[in-house]
Amino acid sequence: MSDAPVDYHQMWADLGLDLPMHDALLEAVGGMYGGTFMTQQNRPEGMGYLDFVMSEVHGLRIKELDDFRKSGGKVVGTYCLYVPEELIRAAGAWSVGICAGAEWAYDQVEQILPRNTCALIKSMMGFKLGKVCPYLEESDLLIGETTCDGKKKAYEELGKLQNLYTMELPQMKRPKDVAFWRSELVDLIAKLEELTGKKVTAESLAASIKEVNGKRRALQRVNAARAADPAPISGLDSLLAVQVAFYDDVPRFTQMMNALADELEKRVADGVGVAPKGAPRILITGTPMALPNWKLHQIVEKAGGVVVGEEMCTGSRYYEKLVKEDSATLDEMLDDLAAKYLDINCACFTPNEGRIDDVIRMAKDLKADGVIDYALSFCGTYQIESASVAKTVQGAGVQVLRIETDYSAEDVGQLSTRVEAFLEMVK
Ligand code: BJ8
Repeated sequence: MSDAPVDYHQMWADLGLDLPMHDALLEAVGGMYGGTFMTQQNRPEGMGYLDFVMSEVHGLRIKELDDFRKSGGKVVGTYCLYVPEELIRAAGAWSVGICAGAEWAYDQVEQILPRNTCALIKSMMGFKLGKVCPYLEESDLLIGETTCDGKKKAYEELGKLQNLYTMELPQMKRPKDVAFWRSELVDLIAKLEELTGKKVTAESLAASIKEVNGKRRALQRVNAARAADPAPISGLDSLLAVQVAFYDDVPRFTQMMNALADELEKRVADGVGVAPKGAPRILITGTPMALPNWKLHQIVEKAGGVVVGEEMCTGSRYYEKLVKEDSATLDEMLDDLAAKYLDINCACFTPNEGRIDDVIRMAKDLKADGVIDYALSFCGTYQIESASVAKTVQGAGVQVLRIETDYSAEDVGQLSTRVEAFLEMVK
């Protein structure tokens, strides 16, 4: 990787991006990144890798995808944790999680979707309509899923603009639902094989399961270090690691996260932290925080707290559970994948008590002083679940602050006041 500045405008133009708007987006995100991440004190040196990746988020990584496609490879874009990256890789394609974490082109979005749609779905449509996301334009296929109603219906609209395949996700976890989900994985394999012209074999799937497990294990190590007081890494930096995990090259990312984990384990042994020992420790649970949504973490850490864990899709739900590695046949591996993926605790499921159990377990393991339950406005599933999350977690002796917000900066002042009061209360 070279540090020499490269002009990628021709590549972006070839992808059909709206260049002036794309330049404006990059400038805004770059400014936000500098103000949010580079102003932190005493960051681990290993974060230099993620700083570099972010500086090249629409540059070098897109060039890698571009070169891969020019050599005959296929790129598959996804929006949800239930879409198994292992199958995409086993079919010879690369998987990229598409960002949906910033307000963009809402004027165009609201001509299609109701105003009272969650920010994540609006952002997903806005990046497409505004022609500013090179990951979308590099995707030969997008995979949607029937999770919440908003996403499910928005995929119908997105599918009018781009090649999109939707998986049907059951909403319960009975044995017959697992069997149905397994049949959806079989259908997905057929779709992927048609796209890439390559067969998913027991060998290719076993290799991709190991590879993706390796990435998840590296993230587990990074996050386990956060149980220490003082925390050796900020919540912002840990969140960024998971956000980048969705689109970076898998072997390289795994190697760099293991190096970061080595450093964090040394910091823990030496008592080195990013916040003073005894700083209020916060676990966040709720809706995912897609790139570049860093709003709540920034508020908490600016107020003197430290985020020590995320029970969310851009957090523990992504890396905690692994796929079994000892199966020999394709059939057995599909059983393993179906079981692992249906074990993710999203509020689209009923019941979804496993999520609350996870919050309580993580709060104890990470020695959290308080939990913030975070829901995007108009996200009915997480908002409805919020009351019982709060009641049960408080019943277990941990204070909870419930927050509903979106991607705008308008409520930052008000949220900061509430978070500051909460941090004072829990300490
Ligand atoms: S597995 S959380 S990534 S669906 S915030 S779009 S639920 S209205 S994002 Fe999700 Fe998969 Fe579940 Fe995770 Fe709908 Fe709510 Fe919006 Fe949401």
